[in-house]
Amino acid sequence: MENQEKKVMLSGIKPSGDLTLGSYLGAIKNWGARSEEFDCYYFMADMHAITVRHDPAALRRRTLEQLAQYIACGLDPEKNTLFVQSHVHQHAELAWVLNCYAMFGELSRMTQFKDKSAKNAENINGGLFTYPCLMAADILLYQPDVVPVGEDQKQHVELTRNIVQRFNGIYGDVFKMPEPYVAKVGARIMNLVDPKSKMSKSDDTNTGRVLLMDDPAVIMKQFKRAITDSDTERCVRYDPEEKPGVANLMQIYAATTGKSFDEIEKEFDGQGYGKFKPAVGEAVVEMLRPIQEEARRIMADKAYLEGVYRAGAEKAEYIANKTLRKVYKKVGFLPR
Ligand code: AQP
Repeated sequence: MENQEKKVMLSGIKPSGDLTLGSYLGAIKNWGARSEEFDCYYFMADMHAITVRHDPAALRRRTLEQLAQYIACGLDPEKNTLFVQSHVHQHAELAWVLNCYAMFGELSRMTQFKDKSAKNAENINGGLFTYPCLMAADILLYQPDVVPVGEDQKQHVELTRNIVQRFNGIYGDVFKMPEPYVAKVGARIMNLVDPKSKMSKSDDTNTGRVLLMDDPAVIMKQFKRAITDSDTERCVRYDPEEKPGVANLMQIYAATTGKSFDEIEKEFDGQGYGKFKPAVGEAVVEMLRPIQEEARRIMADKAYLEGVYRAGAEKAEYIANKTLRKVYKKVGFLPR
């Protein structure tokens, strides 16, 4: 009863690599503590992870690890619905219908399609092109009010909104119009040695990335190596255009400590980068320490994790099925 009055929120991450500090600060951290206000659905987007060539065993391992890490980051399975995307077959089914309501032109303009097809020129498959329809299905099945996303994912919610407008325009009020929610701090965490590129899970060069489960010594090393800038000023000042490396470190420090950019500038006034970089590293180490311990503890209990994802799929499926039945009826599929 209580859940019916709450607004719905939904998000997911694809297990295409180990979770990074970017996944945490840009996504998971903002999901936590919303369950009082929202009925929350969070999933491991394993179906999205096969649009590029991948290792099946690694995908299986990461899907389970990601679930353990979601829980360790504070997503209580008693208060949030946590599930594996491929366990809820309605995602694939609705995606097919939505494919028929997304235009070739709009799919061609998706930044992720352009980036990933440039990187995988030998494997520009249909899934890589139509994944935004699967993403629209992921969202619309649960009729969410809010979809928390990183800055780079806003385009997907925009496309979903176009599909809703088109579909509802033909069939009436079937889907609720979803709103993207982008947190102000941590919305786009950049690579530490290439601050013009996003810190990505699937970047296998492993330079400039911090993983959620990295050892403290590795994290410190990554921060000490972080690119700052080559100007002579050498001061900690928030200027994303002129000093993207410093701005990125300030974003990370702000998201980690809750301090404002003004406070950070004052804290490191006159100290140069020698003090600033390890301070950011230490703050990240301390933030991640309890999460890492908890994730290791949970990961050791496979039976518990299985229980969580089974219960999550059951609950998700119930809601997803309601939407799919409505859609099938609207488009004229004969009921079985
Ligand atoms: N570096 C980041 N900064 C802020 N937010 C981020 N997100 C991912 N990386 C950062 C946010 O995490 C959510 C899930 O994203 P995803 O894993 O499904 O897709 P992605 O954005 O394509 O992530 P990656 O790490 O770049 O994966 P690969 O390398 O496989 O493409 C989203 O809300 C995203 O914004």
